[in-house]
Amino acid sequence: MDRAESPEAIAAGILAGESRALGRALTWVESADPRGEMVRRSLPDRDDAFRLGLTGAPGVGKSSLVAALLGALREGPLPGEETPPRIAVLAVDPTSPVSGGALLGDRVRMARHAEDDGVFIRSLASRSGVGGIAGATDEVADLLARAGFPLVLIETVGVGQLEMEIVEEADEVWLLLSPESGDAMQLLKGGVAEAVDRLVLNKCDRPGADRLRQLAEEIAHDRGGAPPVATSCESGEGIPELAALLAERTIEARTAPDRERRRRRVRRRLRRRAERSWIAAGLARAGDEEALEALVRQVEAGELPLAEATERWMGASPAGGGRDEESDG
Ligand SMILES: Nc1nc2c(ncn2[C@@H]2O[C@H](COP(=O)(O)OP(=O)(O)OP(=O)(O)O)[C@@H](O)[C@H]2O)c(=O)[nH]1
Ligand SMILES: [Mg+2]
Repeated sequence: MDRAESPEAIAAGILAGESRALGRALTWVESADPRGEMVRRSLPDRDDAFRLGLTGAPGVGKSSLVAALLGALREGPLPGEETPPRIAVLAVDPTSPVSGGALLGDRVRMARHAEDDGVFIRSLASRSGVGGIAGATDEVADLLARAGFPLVLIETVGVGQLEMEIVEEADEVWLLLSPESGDAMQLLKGGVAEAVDRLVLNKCDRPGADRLRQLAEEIAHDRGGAPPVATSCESGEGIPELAALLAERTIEARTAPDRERRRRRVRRRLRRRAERSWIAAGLARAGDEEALEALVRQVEAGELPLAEATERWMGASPAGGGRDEESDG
C-alpha cells in the first residue's frame, strides 16, 4: 500500500488542513471501509460542530443561500476567535444514486468558495454503505467535527420522509420556501413548519413574497416558533441576520452543547453500527453465492419452502432450529 495513503498519513494530512486527505477519509467513511474508522480514531475525539440542515424544494435557492452564508461567515472570525470559522458543506440528494445533477449547479454557485481552503464542499450519494444516506451524513459530519470544522451545512433536496431522516442528524433545520414555488402556501397550511426549526422565505425579491411572509409569520406565531426570516440571494436581504444566527449557534455548540441531542445521536449511531455488524456477521455465516443459487433453484422447482431455504442459506440448522433466535430482538 502507498504509504501516503495509510490511515495514519491521512489523519496527519487532515490535521494539517489538507482537503485531499480529508476527501480520501470521507470516501472511506462513506463506504464503510475500515480505514475510515482508523482515521476517525486517530483524530481528536470531538463532536462539537454545529450541524445545520437546509432543506426545501428543488430550485428554491438552497445552494445560493449556502454560498451567501459562506460569504458572510468567512469574512471574519467568530467572537473570541482569531480566524474565520472553517465551514464544511454537504450536498445530499437522496433521490439521486450518484448525486449528479444537483451538484453540478452547486459547483457553479459555490465556485467562488472553491479556492477558499477554509471551505470544504462535498456531495453525498444515496448508495452509501453506512446504513443509508442518513447514516453516511452523520458519520461524515462526525469526521468533519474531528477534523476541526465548527460548522457543517447540510443541503438536502425535498421535504419527504428520507430528507427528514437526514435532517434528523442535524442540530437545527431550516426549511426554505419561495413565493415562486407554487406549493409553498399549501406546505405551510399542511403543517410543514412543525417539522423544522425555522422557515426561511427566500427569493423575497420576487412577486408574492408578502403574502407568503404574512402566512408564515402567522403560523410561526401561532405555534410559538422562531420568526421566519425573509432572504434574497440577489439583494442580500436577510443574509446578515441568518449569518449572525449561525455564528451564535456555532459558538454555543462549542461552549454549551445540547446534551440531550448528543445522547440521541450517540444512540442512533450505536444502533446503526450494531445493525451493520449484525448484517456483516450474518453474511459471514451465510452460504456463498453458489449455495444461494442452488437454493433458489430448489425453491423455484417447488422442492423447498422459501422460509426453509432462507434458514439454510443463513446457516441456521435446517429443521427450524434457528427460530428461537428471534426472541432476543
Ligand atoms: N430572484 C432570486 N433568485 C434566486 C434567489 N436565490 C436563488 N435564486 C435563483 O434560483 C435558482 C435556483 O437556485 P439554487 O440555489 O440552485 O437552488 P437549490 O435549492 O439549491 O436547487 P437544487 O439544489 O437543484 O434543489 C438559481 O437560478 C438562482 O440564481 C433569490 O433570492 N432571488
Ligand atoms: Mg442546490
